[in-house]
Amino acid sequence: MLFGRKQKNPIKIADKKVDSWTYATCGYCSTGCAIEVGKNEQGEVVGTRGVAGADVNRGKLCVKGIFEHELFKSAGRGNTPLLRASTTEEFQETTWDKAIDHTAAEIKRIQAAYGRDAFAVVSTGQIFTEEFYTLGKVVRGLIGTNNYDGNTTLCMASAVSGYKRSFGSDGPPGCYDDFEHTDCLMAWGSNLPEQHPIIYWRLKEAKEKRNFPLIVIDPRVTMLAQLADIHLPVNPGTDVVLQNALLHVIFAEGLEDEAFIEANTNGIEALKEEVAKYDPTTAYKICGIDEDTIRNVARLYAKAGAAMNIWTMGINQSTHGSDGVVGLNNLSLVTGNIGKPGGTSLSITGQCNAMGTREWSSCSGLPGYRYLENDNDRQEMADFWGIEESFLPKKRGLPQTDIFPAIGTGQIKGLWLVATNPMTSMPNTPRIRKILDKLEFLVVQDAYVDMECTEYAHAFLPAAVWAEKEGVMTNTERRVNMIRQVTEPHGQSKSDFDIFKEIGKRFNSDNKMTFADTVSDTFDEMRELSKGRLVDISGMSHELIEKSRGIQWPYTQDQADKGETPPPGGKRLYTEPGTFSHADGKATLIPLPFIDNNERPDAAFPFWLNSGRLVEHWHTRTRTGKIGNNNKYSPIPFMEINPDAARELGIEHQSYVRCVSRRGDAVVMAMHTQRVAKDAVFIPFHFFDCVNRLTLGLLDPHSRQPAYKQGAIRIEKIKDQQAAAQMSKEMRTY
Ligand SMILES: Nc1nc2c(c(=O)[nH]1)N[C@H]1C(S)=C(S)[C@@H](COP(=O)(O)OP(=O)(O)OC[C@H]3O[C@@H](n4cnc5c(=O)[nH]c(N)nc54)[C@H](O)[C@@H]3O)O[C@H]1N2
Ligand SMILES: Nc1nc2c(c(=O)[nH]1)N[C@H]1C(S)=C(S)[C@@H](COP(=O)(O)OP(=O)(O)OC[C@H]3O[C@@H](n4cnc5c(=O)[nH]c(N)nc54)[C@H](O)[C@@H]3O)O[C@H]1N2
Ligand code: SF4
Ligand SMILES: [Mo]
Repeated sequence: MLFGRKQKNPIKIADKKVDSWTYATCGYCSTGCAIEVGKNEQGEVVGTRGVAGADVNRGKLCVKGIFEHELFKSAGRGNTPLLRASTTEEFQETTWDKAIDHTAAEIKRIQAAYGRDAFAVVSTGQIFTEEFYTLGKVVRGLIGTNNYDGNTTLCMASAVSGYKRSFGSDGPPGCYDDFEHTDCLMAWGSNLPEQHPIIYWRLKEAKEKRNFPLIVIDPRVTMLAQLADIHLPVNPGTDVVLQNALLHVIFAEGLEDEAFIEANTNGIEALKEEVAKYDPTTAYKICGIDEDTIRNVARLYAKAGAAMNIWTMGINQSTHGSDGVVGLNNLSLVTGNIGKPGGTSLSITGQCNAMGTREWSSCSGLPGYRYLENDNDRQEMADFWGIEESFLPKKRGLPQTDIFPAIGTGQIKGLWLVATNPMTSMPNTPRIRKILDKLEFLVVQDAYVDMECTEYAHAFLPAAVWAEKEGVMTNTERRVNMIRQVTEPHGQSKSDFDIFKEIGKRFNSDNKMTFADTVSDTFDEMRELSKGRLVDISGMSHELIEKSRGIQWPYTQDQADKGETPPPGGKRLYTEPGTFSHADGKATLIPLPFIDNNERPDAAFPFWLNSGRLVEHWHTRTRTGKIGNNNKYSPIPFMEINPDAARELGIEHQSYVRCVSRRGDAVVMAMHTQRVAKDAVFIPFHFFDCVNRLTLGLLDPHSRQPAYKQGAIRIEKIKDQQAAAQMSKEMRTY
């Protein structure tokens, strides 16, 4: 095939000679693109393509999905299980049996010496749903520790908490199809073109057809902000004030939907009383958005036929994360925008299976959105699993962000990390380093042996990655989609499903619990458990999911019996009045007083520190750092700084600087850009020993999610640029 300058230096795309395609779903972000992986006649994996008939992506993929097949052969994969007695010794290769026996023995030793909860488990949003469910069975039903959580506390906890407070249950009520119906869209702290490129493409297509106003709320001029009709550069951490001010105008001008409020909500009077204090003039002084703009946006939003709010980490990762979510739910409820096409409050989730862990992992509760705190739920699960009800705790244990401090204080002595890399992703990593060092036993179960936590581990269990195994995942719009196995696990690595079951066996001596042999049979067990729940998947099967290119829950057995194609999965939740998950079927309007509790810039640390992501990289780069076409766009740590601020400090474009916070320091390359305000910088969090050496990560009181995006730093020039460049190079562990 010839492209571009046909006569001169034509670019040739080699025919990859694909012989067969296998169906999968992208394993990076929560958009949930359907992918096919191609193999040649020799059975070698040679390419990836988007699936044209899949509703989510309609043939498209972003720069991560396109090169995803290169993962299987990427550098740094774990080959064999490893063990060592202490972290001062070298790892020794060992057999699976020995590694699992030793891991189980250490868990038992720690539990016997210090109590059941002295061993903690921290998992992820990036393994398959059947794997989550199996891990939950092992941890809740057999090992029996209550200090079990996932990295979703760094990510989605505020959304979960906000949904529960407002609607009585977790579960995003909207879908991508809402873009086709909305008359006004507000996007809060969400940079779709980089973080969810294909959701963005769906939004852009819809906007081009019907040109509804797009309002972006973000302190940074993100790519999405550049494409917005109105950009509100809110002061960091003050979204709740802006939300209250919008509600103030809506009530003052009688723009609320009285009939909807009456039929569907409790708490209107208390909400009105609180937002009365947030007139736009007062609010402006806190949130930085001028009063006329507040009024105009409130009118635009409330007068639209259907209006929607979407948000991501700019809201969740804040000391007001849960309140920020409730604030968006308040806005949606007061204007009658829940459960109707184009009218919704949609959390854009993050990891490929952030939803699967919420639904099925038993991290913060029990499977199928059941609660540890609910006697019936505990009894039902104990009976189903064949264990004593009294073995289950009556309330949730520590979330991830409290598990680490509890290791620091000596309350927790052992830790099992599954597919998460806190040495790079947790706030204040100098503290995490000391904490990991204190563990009597750390087992790391990861696809990559070179991830940073391995340095502190006593055991390493190599896991198969993505389509080296099979299972389902749930995306942002509650769509369950299938990953078929494309190739054998790398080296001796095993699927997380198999590893969990092996560990389970060591705790299941009297065979009180049974585990299905296959992933597909495990899915059937979950279907059974989902019957009659909000998250009903009883009508689904692996085959039907693959055939339909994903099905949105709820999808019941009754619906399946009718045999409609494509299966009419649950597009939206709460479409009927009075069907919210609180006992009386109503949603709760909750007043949100604003307490200013962030670390703020001052004379010693004059810049706001903001952090987030880049389109080409995935989190801590264990994957994208090794894929040339992803890594070469952003190979080194850098910082966005406003040119005026840089000039005042005498910092040249592309020179190295030292950033210092009250926690630690980091060396980055300074990039001049108007994308950030004069008193703020932005540093991507993908690099080891970089921005999270600086972050404070104050916790939200409801969700315990860290405020990664608000903190204070100062910037120092570096005299010896060559030494800094060398240091920066060395920091590229991959
Ligand atoms: N390429 C790529 N895509 C990804 C990921 C990845 O690592 N790489 N990770 C996935 C995951 S797990 C997640 S959670 C999502 C995250 O997706 P996003 O949340 O869209 O990404 P971030 O860059 O973390 O943050 C979004 C924006 O929040 C803004 N922000 C900071 N402070 C505030 C504030 O006080 N108020 C408001 N309104 N906004 C603020 C930042 O300026 C930033 O532009 O991305 C997913 N997609
Ligand atoms: N400063 C700052 N910090 C942040 C954020 C921010 O915006 N700013 N965002 C936070 C958010 S939203 C998130 S979600 C977290 C993410 O933080 P982490 O979860 O710590 O980051 P990942 O790099 O995704 O780690 C996933 C690990 O799983 C491994 N892995 C991949 N696939 C598999 C598999 O199939 N099985 C097993 N066993 N292992 C596998 C990878 O090699 C990798 O080591 O970071 C948080 N940290
Ligand atoms: S948008 Fe997300 S799901 Fe789709 S290809 Fe890119 S990373 Fe994968
Ligand atoms: Mo996330």
